[in-house]
Amino acid sequence: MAKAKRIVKESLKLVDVVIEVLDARIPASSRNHDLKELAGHLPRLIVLNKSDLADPELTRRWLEEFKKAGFSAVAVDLIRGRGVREIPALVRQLVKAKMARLESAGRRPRAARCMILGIPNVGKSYLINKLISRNVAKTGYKPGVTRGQQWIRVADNLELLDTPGILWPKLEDPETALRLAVTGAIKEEVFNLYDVAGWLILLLAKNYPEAVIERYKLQALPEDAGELLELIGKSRGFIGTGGTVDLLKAAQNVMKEFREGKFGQITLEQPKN
Ligand SMILES: Nc1nc2c(ncn2[C@@H]2O[C@H](COP(=O)(O)OP(=O)(O)OP(=O)(O)O)[C@@H](O)[C@H]2O)c(=O)[nH]1
Ligand SMILES: [Mg+2]
Repeated sequence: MAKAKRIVKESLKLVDVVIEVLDARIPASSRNHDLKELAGHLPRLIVLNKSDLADPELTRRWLEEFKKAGFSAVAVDLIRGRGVREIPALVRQLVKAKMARLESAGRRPRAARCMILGIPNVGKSYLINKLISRNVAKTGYKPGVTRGQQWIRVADNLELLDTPGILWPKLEDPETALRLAVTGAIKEEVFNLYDVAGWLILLLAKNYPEAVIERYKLQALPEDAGELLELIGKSRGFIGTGGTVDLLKAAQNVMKEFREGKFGQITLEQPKN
């Protein structure tokens, strides 16, 4: 972990802009507050990814909140490529003053250099690929090597470090850890699937009761996670040996269907304002 942080710190010395990728379903929990210390001096573009899975109204409010805090911010859906085209222009805007300063000091104009950062599974590799493939026809895949780093020209006047930086999520409180688990940022092996799915299904039953009833064809919504998972398992026909309901299968199903957006576009945390 310390090593990853050191690599990020070294790479940041080479860039003009930080692109911080967040999960639009958990814009607060998917942040890493070390970034303030590591890159507080650099202009930052916040990319709210997986916006196809998030509540559009809450995404709009989160974007406002980030802009109020002084960041540039955009929502994207990297599967469909939505929002990606705005990124080069937003980055150029962020470096405008710096480039003008360099030029007036007699330096040659150069491309803005960016680094993509984010927690595991948030879409960093997808973003790099989308940025490259959008422009590959126009500019060609032109890797360049500068001080041991690989740069990819992704648009006119825009270069990207070819490897993104991983930031470790902060498991500050149990709720944050649960949100990171249900959205896929924490590996399955390190949490108790049954507990996490139980938390999720109760949250969904409370806030989106119709979606849960409809999805699993339920007659009732018990307030106990175990009972609810049992009804879900029964409804889906997850019956184990001896005729008992396979609760683990029910838990897996709830997690899978949430991650696929089957309960609708759901954001798990609200902005303050
Ligand atoms: N629904 C949806 N899924 C997405 C989107 N972007 C990425 N994904 C999915 O998220 C998963 C992770 O994407 P990656 O680009 O591999 O994430 P990463 O940040 O590079 O992950 P690590 O390399 O593990 O740190 C993939 O399974 C993608 O299918 C999106 O906009 N919407
Ligand atoms: Mg990756």
